[in-house]
Amino acid sequence: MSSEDTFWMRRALRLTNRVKAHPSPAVGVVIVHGGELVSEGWTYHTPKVHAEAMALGLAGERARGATLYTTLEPCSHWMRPDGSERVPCTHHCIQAGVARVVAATLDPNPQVCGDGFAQLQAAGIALTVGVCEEQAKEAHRAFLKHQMTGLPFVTHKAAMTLDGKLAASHSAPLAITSEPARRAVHRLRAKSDAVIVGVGTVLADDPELTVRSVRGSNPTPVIFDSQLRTPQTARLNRPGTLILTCVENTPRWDAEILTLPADASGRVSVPAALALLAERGLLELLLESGGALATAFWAANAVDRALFFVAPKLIGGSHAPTPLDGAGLPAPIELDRLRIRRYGPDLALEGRPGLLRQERAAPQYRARGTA
Ligand code: AOF
Ligand code: ZN
Repeated sequence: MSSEDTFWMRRALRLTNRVKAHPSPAVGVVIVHGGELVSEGWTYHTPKVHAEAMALGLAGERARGATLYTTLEPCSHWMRPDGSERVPCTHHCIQAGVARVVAATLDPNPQVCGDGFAQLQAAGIALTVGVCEEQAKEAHRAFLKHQMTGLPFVTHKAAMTLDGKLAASHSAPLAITSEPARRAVHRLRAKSDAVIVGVGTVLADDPELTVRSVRGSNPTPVIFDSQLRTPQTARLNRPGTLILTCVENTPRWDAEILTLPADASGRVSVPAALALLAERGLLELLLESGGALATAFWAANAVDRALFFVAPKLIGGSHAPTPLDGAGLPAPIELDRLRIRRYGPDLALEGRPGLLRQERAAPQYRARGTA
């Protein structure tokens, strides 16, 4: 693996931030010839264009003999699951006369999964796999988790005081974290397909859950509301919001109301909700709820990442809400892959539970005779 390969792959990885493409992965591609950048491409949402196709289209004849860097194995299938026809990126690479493909990681989609690499090699294209692989797995984490498990990737975000409180039990809502930390949360929202809260948060704060003070599109707001207590006047009762409830025969609202099965405690089943959100192509989820719903998510083994902002403030009070209050977890969950960042006076602590199922189950590609 050369430092030149790493340099260009990092550039391709930066293009994965351009759009929200789920349920497709937001792939980044750069085409390089003689050490010079020829063109760039990224997965385009509407109309759907794959990153390789965009970059090759822009390169034209200059792609002949060039190296194509891609953050994900090029697709190789001629038919979609619904039977409609498509032209795979492997075909575009071969037709364009690309000399070498450098891919960061395998596409576990069973329709691709090593076949893309095999097609390129069969056509005499030199292949290198695994450049910046960890970064690519992070960039495509939600797509990869969905391919492996059928489920979305969930980040539980909380903002708390040094003594672990989300708010005071006795006073009006209080801003816990500083402006830099709040901007970080807005950047996170801009990257997420959906933001999840419980009806308790809607009743207490009447939030908007929009992206402010940074560029980016709003995520889909999702309210867990077993008994449909969200007021019609709530700011979130707007087209585009999803309210998940256990109540049947619901009235017409501006928000979309979806009835789901209840769990043993009579609340919206977390696994059923996640399956529904994944079906809608909402794969990168930000859980911004209070402690009771967050506990239900952790207890259902549904959280992939904890991201807790800690402000140097103290509130105290045994009734002040905490990130995981309610009944508590059946057993302690240990987090690893820890990261610590500073946002103004605040700290952000990130950790992930155990080894992700997606990583344990990940198919491995062993390239034959890679260049
Ligand atoms: C690539 N480049 O930019 C993307 C890829 O529904 P379709 O036809 O767009 O196919 C989606 C599948 O293609 C998706 O599940 C994933 O395996 C792959 N995505 N592949 O070569 C891209 N977005
Ligand atoms: Zn493709």
